[in-house]
Amino acid sequence: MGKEKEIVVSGIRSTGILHLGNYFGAIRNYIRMQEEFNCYFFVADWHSLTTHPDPKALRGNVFRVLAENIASGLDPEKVILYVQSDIPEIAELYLMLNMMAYKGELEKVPTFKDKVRQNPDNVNAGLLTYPVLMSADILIHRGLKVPVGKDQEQHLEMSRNFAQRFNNRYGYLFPEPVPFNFGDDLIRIMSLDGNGKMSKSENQNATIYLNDTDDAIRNKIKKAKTDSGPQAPNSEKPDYIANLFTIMRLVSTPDTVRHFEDAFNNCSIRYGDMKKQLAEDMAAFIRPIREKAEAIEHDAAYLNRIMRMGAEKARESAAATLREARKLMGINFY
Ligand code: AQP
Repeated sequence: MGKEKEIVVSGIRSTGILHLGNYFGAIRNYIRMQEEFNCYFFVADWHSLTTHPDPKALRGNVFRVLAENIASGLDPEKVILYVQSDIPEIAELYLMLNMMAYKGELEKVPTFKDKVRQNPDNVNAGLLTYPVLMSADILIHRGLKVPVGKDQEQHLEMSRNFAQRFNNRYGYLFPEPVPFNFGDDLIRIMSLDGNGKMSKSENQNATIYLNDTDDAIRNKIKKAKTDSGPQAPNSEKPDYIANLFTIMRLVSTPDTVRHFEDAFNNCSIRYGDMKKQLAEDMAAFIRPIREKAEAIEHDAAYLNRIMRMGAEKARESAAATLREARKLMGINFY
């Protein structure tokens, strides 16, 4: 018998068009992991209700996330690709874990505080308990590795706490999940104006989306924040310049990156040239994903088939975990 494959779980909220941060923080690793691991990837439609409760937009957004994952190279025959709301077991585990999550620790989460600042009129309990639902998403499959961007690091620490509390109180059931980026630091792509991270719903003019046209990409990169250049050799890069280099490293050749690194270090860099090169490399990178995603997102019959297939497999795993959780908690009366 071969060694059992490790279980991987990760999700993306259906709140709009995916962007470079989603791609390099999450999807790129999904694709790299699909051969070696037992992967559960899902569209987090329940999570989207905390900030985007528009019923008319939901179906299109869910289809879009599925299509963009598949267009990026995810193979629904190799991974279990599903929609969160198709798995009611997640909601039951969420309820159980809520009994182990404390108001104080939830209120301290920086992403919660950010959302409160952005939407002071909609501070709902779903927003507060986002890390609990996220933990249920992972623990329902007894997931171990979680490919995510840096912004999710703290949520995962909470997932480990909830897993530990459950195990201590009721008996061992859950491994403690860890963030995963093939041994490298987790990725954070800042927005091009230097204000916060690239995001589906904030900073839209300074975020590069997987459906941006070549011209839109050129325009956005042209407007990216820079300055008059380094004043001394081998200076430290300001964060918005470091971000441009981070992005360049993801889509340009190593020679190109080295050329501009050298130019930065000897103070000869012209940011206009760097942006032009970056824009062309970025457009070439996004183009095939955009074109494929457009075709897939309108193929409702195909996407419905994928969703059904994924839901069936994900429910099997979820139901098995929930049976164990109920037994350990004493919820087995018949
Ligand atoms: N800027 C980013 N850099 C690196 N990784 C990122 N991720 C998101 N933004 C960046 C990663 O993408 C995955 C899916 O994120 P999500 O949609 O579930 O969560 P989110 O934080 O709500 O994403 P957005 O894009 O910022 O959406 P909105 O604007 O709707 O809130 C996660 O692995 C995340 O780390």
